[in-house]
Amino acid sequence: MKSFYITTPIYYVNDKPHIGHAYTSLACDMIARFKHLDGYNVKFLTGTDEHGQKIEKAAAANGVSPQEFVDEVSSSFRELAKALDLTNDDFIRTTEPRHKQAAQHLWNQLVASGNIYLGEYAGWYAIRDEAFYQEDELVNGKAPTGAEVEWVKESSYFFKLSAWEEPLLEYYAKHPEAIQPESRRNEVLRFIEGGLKDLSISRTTLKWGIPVPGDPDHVMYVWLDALTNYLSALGYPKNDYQQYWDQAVHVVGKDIIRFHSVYWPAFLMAAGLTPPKTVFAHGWWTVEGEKMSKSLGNVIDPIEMINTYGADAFRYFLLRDLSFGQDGDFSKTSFINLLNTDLANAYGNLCQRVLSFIYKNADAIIPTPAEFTEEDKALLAMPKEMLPVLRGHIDHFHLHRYAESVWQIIAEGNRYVDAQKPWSLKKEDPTRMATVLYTLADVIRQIAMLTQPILPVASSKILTILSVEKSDFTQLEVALKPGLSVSEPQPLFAKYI
Ligand code: ME8
Repeated sequence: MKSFYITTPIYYVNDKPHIGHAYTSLACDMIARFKHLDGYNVKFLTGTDEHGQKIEKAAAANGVSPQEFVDEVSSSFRELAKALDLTNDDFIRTTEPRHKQAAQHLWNQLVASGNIYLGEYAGWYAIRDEAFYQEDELVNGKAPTGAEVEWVKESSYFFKLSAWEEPLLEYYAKHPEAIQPESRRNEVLRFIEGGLKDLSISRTTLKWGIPVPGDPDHVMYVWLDALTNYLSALGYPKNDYQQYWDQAVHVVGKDIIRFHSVYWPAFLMAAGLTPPKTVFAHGWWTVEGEKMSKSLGNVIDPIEMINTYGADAFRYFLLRDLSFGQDGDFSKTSFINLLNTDLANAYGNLCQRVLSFIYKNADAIIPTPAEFTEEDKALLAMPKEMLPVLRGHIDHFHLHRYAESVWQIIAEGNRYVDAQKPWSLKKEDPTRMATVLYTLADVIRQIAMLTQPILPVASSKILTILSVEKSDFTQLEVALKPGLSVSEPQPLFAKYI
């Protein structure tokens, strides 16, 4: 079985999760679910980034210890994963011993390979970004991201990032798939070509971090600590992490591409490890045309959305509306429109009209088909023929096109119902009616399998109504069994006004 490893960023626990976090996690979940459907041995990791000055500060502002604070906020990210119906098989926290061990081991490898030296850092630091900035990078006295900066002067260990400029460029020349999409790749290449300076990788002015091995006055720079999570969850350095590591895909927002495509691969190469296979950076959500912010009070709470509309509807909108990789806007009107047209009208309608017809007019049993006509065969073949197209969408990170393609089958199914008119066949030709209903039920079964990566709840309901065994939920080839019962269908998707 082929292995596949996909990761979300580990989220900062300075505040509760919002739609942006939900988005990255959902994109990863969609890919993980499809890969599982497609026969891969999948590992899907998410988790929380719990050290650093930002968290230490947030804990102090809340009047609790950092540990109490991170325990509390981390659990809200775990709850979000559940509410979103994520299939992550691990949830890593950087405060766990398994992670500390891995991060310290990586540090030791960097020391052993001569990539770390002790020096003094004097420069700007932005707590919000947990990032160092050069004087010439500042814009009107702030970080280029708009974050406030403070002057830092302290003893610090440095990583010889400058030595990895050429190896990184060589690596990226040989592995064009390593940074996607193309625009991000160009951005990273320009940054590396502009020259890399050695990176400060330890702090002495805060305590909330992983101690530097052999020098407890220092804690590791939070990004070196955080990035290692992708290896610690695989059991690095002990377990057989290589099988997954070779297939690693990191999905991140465009805000953190530099950490993932410059620092992380340099740390890895310096420690004798291979860079991740692919880092994909997606775009940014705004809300009703505005940047999301607490002060504007327009932050979308994913839990509230799920409680109101259900996980499927929320998943569908995020994964279908926005071209994956581009920036997008969350607007209530387009959200509702999409739910009505694609879910209630197209998909819901196809299932409802066919399944209730079988339930009411065919003794609630999957009919036994007679001979299939060319039209029947064409419709039945559509999902299988679509599979390579869907695989291509996933492998190229065209996640938004996935639903577009599956909905072509749904549209064809609805056209077929209109053309075949099973309601007229009931009296005129019951044998033909049985074949038409079987064809429809089997195509709905296949569609439901293909919609699992986006709409896990509804897909599972449909498959259960059709008496498909759970173990066959991934088996496109295992045709529907005539004679099994069809349970009473309930409307799958609400319609909103
Ligand atoms: O950066 N639109 O954590 P973080 C789309 N701990 N995606 C968004 C978004 C928006 N408006 N807002 C946030 C960190 N995101 C580090 C990561 S990884 C080793 C360490 C998503 O809590 C997007 O994926 O600030 C972005 O990269 C991530 O949340 C930042 O999460």
